[in-house]
Amino acid sequence: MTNYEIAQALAAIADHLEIRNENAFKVRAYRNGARSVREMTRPLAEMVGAGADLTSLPGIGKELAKRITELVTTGRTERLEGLEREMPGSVIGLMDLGGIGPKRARELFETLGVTTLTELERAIDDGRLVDVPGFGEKTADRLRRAIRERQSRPERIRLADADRLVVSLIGWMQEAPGLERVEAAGSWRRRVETVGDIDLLAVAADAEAVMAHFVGYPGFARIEASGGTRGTAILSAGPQVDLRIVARESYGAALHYFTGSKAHNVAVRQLGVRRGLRISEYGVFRLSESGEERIGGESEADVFSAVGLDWVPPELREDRGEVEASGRGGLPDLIEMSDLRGDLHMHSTWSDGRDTIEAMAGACRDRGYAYMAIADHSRSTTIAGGLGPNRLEEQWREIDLVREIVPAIRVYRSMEVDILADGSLDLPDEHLERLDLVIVSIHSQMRMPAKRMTDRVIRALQHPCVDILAHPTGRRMPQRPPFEIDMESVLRAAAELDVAVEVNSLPQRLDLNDVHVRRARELGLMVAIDTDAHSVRDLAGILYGVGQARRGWVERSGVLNALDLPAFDAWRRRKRKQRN
Ligand code: DGT
Ligand code: CA
Ligand code: CA
Ligand code: ZN
Repeated sequence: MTNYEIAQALAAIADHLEIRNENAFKVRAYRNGARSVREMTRPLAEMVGAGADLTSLPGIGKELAKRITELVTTGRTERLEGLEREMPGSVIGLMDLGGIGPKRARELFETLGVTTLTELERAIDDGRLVDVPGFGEKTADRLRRAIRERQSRPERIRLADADRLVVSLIGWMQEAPGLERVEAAGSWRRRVETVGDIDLLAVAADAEAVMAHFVGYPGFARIEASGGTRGTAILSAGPQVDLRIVARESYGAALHYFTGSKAHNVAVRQLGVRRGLRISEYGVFRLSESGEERIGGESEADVFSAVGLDWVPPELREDRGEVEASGRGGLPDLIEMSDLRGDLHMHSTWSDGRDTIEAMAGACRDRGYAYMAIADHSRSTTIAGGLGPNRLEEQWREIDLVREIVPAIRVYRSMEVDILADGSLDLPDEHLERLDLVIVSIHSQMRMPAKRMTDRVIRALQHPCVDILAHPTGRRMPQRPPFEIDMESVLRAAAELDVAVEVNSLPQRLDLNDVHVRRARELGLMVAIDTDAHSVRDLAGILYGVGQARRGWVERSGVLNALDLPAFDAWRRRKRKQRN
């Protein structure tokens, strides 16, 4: 059983306890446990197998340790099955509809036997819902609409898709009469890999006029609510958009609040409580006998400084230690776009790229890079037009030509060499040795038990020519989950063997993810923030890799392609002195 599945089970128990209105501490314990399992890099199954003490892990107490052990050894847990027997887990899904809390969801199940949105819709259509106390015709209509809308909307969208929507929305809002400022907050601002809904925040002299402009946005399919300072609308493209209009004096406090995450907000507020402060979306207030006094809130920095913290970059606001680090002046100096000196993973027309080597080189030069690596696929990735040794040598001749035509940038000969099923590499040693940079990755036989997959990758990393492990978990959002692989062991092996790991910037990959990058940094690994570009246009996607690296606390010194050209060349020669 994978950590992901264990986390799902623990979260399901939390949901069940919550809908039954059970002890809030217990609900939180399961929720925290699920979160902490999701953030672990070592497979719990293995730890259980080795007889490790799970209660030494963060967020795992005795009860959770017992559940996890049961899950790992039997594939199930009696606790969850018992809860499911009483009430199917799908009832929890009813709570996503606005206005249905735990109590009402339970009522719907107990009185009408409703367990899913479809069944609820049927109960509304049959007129059975209005017989339940507290559900009138009006509520029924509202629920019917909410169900249709929910069923037609994707759960979460990829960050890159959210970016396009946000850019267009902000552009529209900036035309609003009397608008002072507008910004997007929420998970979008924290650069979370997927976004549930879009949160906009605005300051305006005349809130009514700005709200009227908001609801006129051509991309909306429907307006859910638009009263006073709060608006909610559904985009034709899917997601919901929330707009909040706040007073200028509250802007910083509101931006902090709506940026989240919720867990981060809670941690900051608790610090406030200890100092006799109340922090809300409206401002920072000092509590005294005579009442409250506003002491700040116009800027985000006000909120942090009121509780003795340095301003925390949004990407770190996940309650993963940033509050403590900020309190002792120990926040990382995060990598920035402008720190990058090159891009080390891109394809050309020699395999499945759309643009020529010359075009890619010109575009990288125009981005201000000092170096770049052309890394087309190796032979066994046939669907992507992978190259064998002879074709690779032909490609090198073209690279030599491009070096003359585009002299302002150093073009390296690289290749994205397949890791075959047994961990050997899809290119003869003689050719591997003649590459400037060797990237390895998996493109076939992706279903393997974790142990075999882990051994396969580690064996590949042991090859003395290997420089970078690309997209190590193979996931593609939303459809393809990560491989079953022990990332903790892989990252440790990479550290020991002096191999860098990639943060692949393709919006569907983002692999390593934020949690794995954080672990890589702790282990002292170099990360390569690569685009894996298949066209000139894709080169701009480096932004997404930078975002995830920042979420993983990575600083410039930990980024391979932030090294200047001489330092990068020295790194390339670290294992094999003969490389030119
Ligand atoms: P999403 O939309 O699921 O990708 O994630 P967020 O983080 O954008 O969440 P959302 O849109 O529900 O709320 C935006 C922010 O508002 C959230 O990050 C923190 C804040 N917030 C929302 N609900 C609560 C709450 O109950 N307590 C606290 N302290 N903050 C909240
Ligand atoms: Ca949101
Ligand atoms: Ca929201
Ligand atoms: Zn690849």
